[in-house]
Amino acid sequence: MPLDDVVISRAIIERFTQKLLDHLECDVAIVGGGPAGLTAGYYLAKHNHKVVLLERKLSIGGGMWGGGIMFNEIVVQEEGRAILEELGVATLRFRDDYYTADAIEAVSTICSQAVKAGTRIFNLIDVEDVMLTEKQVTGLVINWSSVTLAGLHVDPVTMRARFVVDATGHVAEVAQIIARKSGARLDTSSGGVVGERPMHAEIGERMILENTREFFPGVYAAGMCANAVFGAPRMGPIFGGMLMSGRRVAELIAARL
Ligand code: 48H
Repeated sequence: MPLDDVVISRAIIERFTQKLLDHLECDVAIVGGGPAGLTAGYYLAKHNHKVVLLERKLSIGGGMWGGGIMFNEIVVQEEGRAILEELGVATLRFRDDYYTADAIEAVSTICSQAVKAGTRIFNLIDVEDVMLTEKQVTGLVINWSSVTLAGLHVDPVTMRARFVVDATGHVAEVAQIIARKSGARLDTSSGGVVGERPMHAEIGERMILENTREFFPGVYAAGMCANAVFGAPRMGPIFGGMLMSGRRVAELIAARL
């Protein structure tokens, strides 16, 4: 049968529309498709929760593709290695408790596992606001990132979620939005986003698990965002903490679902 160009278009439009409609209400909406968000998605979806992940860029993977200074190798410690192995990413012992993995294999495999477990990923979507009642965040306000980039005046749409994960990395965007727009106090020492501290891998990696928690009713911080929200050191190109934080936030939310 000859290929019909319009049938191809129809297939894409119908399927995508259905996928989006099916996910306008979900258990957990994760903002940010870096290692923390993807790992959180994997563990939540694996436990049969309805999970949506929103990423503003075309590609998924956040800051993991470039390893350190664009040398596309990542470093993990033993706990991080265990997660990579579970996901099917090969690791190589460097020395002592230091392991490496190919950054491209890590991103593509974690993404694939998250999707296969059931996380529905929408790329090119910008989370520009939250839905807020007097008690808690109840969902997200989304738009095409191309609209934001072009500075077009196009209104967004909304997505309802029982819980939101801010996995937006250094910028802690969801937390910044809540603090800026609602005037409400976050559950941090300053009541706002404290900001990340200078590099200290040992403390940064340790504190990230402590900081992976709810900072506003219905909203959890994970990954680099957790240290940015609560004011803990950055840790450079060691990624174990991102993976562990993703798993931790999944456990915390799953316990409440
Ligand atoms: C939609 C958004 C929005 C938005 C941002 O930066 P990431 O890789 O975040 P993590 O926490 O998974 O990993 C952090 C790691 O990559 C890193 O930077 C480390 C370890 N740094 C240490 C150091 O010392 O420098 O991914 C966040 C993702 C990105 O892809 C953004 O595009 C996306 O979130 N994002 N997506 N709507 N409003 N804001």
